[in-house]
Amino acid sequence: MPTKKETDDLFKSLIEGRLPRRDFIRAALAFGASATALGSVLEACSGETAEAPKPPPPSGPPTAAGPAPEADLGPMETELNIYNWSDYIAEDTVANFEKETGVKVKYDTYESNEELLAKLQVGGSGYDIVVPTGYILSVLSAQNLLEPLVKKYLTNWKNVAPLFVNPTFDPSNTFGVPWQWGTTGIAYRSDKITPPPEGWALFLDAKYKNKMTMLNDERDVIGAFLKLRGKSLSSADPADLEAAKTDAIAAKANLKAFISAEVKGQVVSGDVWAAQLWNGDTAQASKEEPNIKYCLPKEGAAFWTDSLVIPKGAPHKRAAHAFMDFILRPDVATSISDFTGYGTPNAEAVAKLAVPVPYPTEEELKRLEIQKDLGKAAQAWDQLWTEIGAA
Ligand code: N2P
Repeated sequence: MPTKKETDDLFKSLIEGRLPRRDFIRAALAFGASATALGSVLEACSGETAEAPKPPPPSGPPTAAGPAPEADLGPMETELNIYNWSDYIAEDTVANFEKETGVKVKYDTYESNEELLAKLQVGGSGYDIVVPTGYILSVLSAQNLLEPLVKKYLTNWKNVAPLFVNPTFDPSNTFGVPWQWGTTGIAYRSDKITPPPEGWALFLDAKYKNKMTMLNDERDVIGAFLKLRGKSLSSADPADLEAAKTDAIAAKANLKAFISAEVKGQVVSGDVWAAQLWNGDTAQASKEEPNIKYCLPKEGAAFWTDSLVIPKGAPHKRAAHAFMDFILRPDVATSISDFTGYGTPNAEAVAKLAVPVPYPTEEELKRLEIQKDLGKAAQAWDQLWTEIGAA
């Protein structure tokens, strides 16, 4: 096994862009690093060429780079408005927080990053906490749509695993408290789909016409067909995108719908036999129907981290920090991941999970890619998604 210093040095090389990801994996495996260690390293990394982050102090939150990091947020407000993905928190988390603090929480849910982005871009959403994926956090911070965290209120920050500190999509954790990590693959009924699916070509197979769905999410759908052809999940190349569109339109003829987390009930009932879905939501469904399995496509898939952030102008910033500090507690973080089926970035919670969320195996790890902010290509992707929808 490598020493901690050797692993840390390799990790640094990766995030500083001195070592391409493929070489990093090769080197780390040659070192004898376990898949677990590698998984932890890679999930914390949202890019390959980012600037080197400053290591955090051994205890306490890292120094914020944002404006007025030690601002006083005044007394605790009596309300808190949270907007999160559906099925992405334990059933008692909010009630326990309300009981302990006396803060009344309004909790709404959404199904995609695009839905969240649209709401925040219009402004005046009234939300105090939202939960973007890494690449969307970058978009929101670039558009000045987020409030910097005031770290002095995050007394439990020390529980964040070091590998989730200073991700490239949020240097210095200026805006985000890491929430959950996971992958995007295929939930399928092992009693209906034989042989088991191996990859994204499943959705092009007319044998399962009208028994399949894909996520209602342009990054995930177009990304899947980019991977099918060996391209990056964040490609901006017009030829790559055109080919992905052709595949997506061909797949659409076999699909019952583009639908996200709500598909779980249909996979459980057997109305749907295969659904593009995230690992944790698949784990939730398989608790109800053990024939539901998860396939991490052989051509590659997305690996992501979602974070709690505070939208610009949020009315209850002090209560938002209190909630963030609450979920940073090991017991609370454990109960959240036990419910969602996703991985926890909380170092103290990992060992406490009732059903551990395994890090990807060494072989799987080579196929995972972290989605990047599309920058100027975002418009071309939006256009493509509209065309797929209209086809
Ligand atoms: C919602 C989980 C969604 C995570 N149930 C996608 N990043």
